[in-house]
Amino acid sequence: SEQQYLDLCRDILENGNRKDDRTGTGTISVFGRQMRFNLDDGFPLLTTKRVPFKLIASEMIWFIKGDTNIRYLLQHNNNIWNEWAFKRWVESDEYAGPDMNDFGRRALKDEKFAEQYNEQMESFKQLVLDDETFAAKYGELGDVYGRQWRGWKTSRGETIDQLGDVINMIKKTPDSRRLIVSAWNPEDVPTMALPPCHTMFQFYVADGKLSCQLYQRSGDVFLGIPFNIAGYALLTHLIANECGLEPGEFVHTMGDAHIYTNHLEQVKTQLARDPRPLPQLHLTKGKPLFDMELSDMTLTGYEPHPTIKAPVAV
Ligand code: THF
Repeated sequence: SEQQYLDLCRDILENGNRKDDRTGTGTISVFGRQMRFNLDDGFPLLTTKRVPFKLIASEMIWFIKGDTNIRYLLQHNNNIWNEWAFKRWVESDEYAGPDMNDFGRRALKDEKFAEQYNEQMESFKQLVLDDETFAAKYGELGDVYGRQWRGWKTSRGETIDQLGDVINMIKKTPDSRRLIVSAWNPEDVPTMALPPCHTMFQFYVADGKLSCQLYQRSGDVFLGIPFNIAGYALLTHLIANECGLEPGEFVHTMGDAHIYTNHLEQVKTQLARDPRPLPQLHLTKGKPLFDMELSDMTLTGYEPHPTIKAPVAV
C-alpha cells in the first residue's frame, strides 16, 4: 500500500547516495528496491498528495494505442511529454525564435527567460494542435513506449505487436512464463532522446487473477513513480478486463530510485502527512481494450491531501 512508497522516500533520504545525473540537477539515489500493491486493497493512487488520474489514464491509453505523437495528449490537456517534443523543435533548422538551449534549467533560474520559454511553448502547443503537418513532424517523439509496445521494428523490417501478442498468450496459455513486453532495444538506445525508463514488464496468471511486474531502470521518485504505480496498476486492470480475469498484484521493481535535490522539501512535506483510504477504479466491463477511452475509467472515493508542486528535470 501507500506506506511502501513513503518508506521508499524515507529510505532514500536516509541511505541515498549523492549522484550527479544527465539533467545536471543532482539526485540522491538507492539501487534495487521493490514495492508490491495488492489491487484488492483499492486503486494505488497516492493520497498523501493529489495525483492527477486523468493524466495517467490518458497517457496509458496513448501508450496502448501505440501513439507516439504528443497531439493526442494535448487534445486531452496532458502536458507531461511536451518538453521532449519541444526540445526537438527548438533544436531544428525551422525554429526561428529566441535561443531555447537548456530551457529546463534556465527557466528555473531566470524569470525573464521563463516568460519567453512559456510563450514559445504555448505557440508550439498551438501549432501541434492546429497544424497536422507540423504535428506529424514535431509532435512526434519516435521510439517511445507506444512504438515499442505495439510496433517494435525488427532488423528484418517487420513490426511486432508485443502487447497484442501478450494478450493473446494470456488468453490461450495463461501459465506461460514468457508473458513479457520489452521496451529496451539496445540497437536504438544510443540514438534515443530518452531511453525507456520502464524497460520491461511481465504478466502472471494464477487463481483467475492477473498480476504484473515492472522493471524500471530509473525512477524519479517524487514526480514519476506515483504516475508509474497508478499507470501500471491501470494497465493491469485493463488487461485483466480484456482477458476475463480479476486484477491481482502490481509488483514494482526499481533499479536507480532517486529523489532530485530540488524535490527534497516537497518530499518532506509529503512525509508529514497521513495516508487516507485508497480510491476504487471502475472500468466499462467487457469493452475491448483497444476501444477503451477516458470515459470508460472512473475513480470513486479519491480524497487526497493537496497537490505538491515540483519542477520536472528535462
Ligand atoms: N523525466 C523525469 N525527470 N521525470 C519523470 O518522471 C519522467 N517520466 C516521463 C518521462 N521523463 C521523465 C514523463 N512523465 C510529470 C509527471 C510524469 C511525467 C512528467 C511530468 C509531472 O510534472 N507531474 C506533476 C503534474 C503535472 C500536471 O499537472 O500537468 C505532478 O505534480 O505530478 C517518467 O514517466
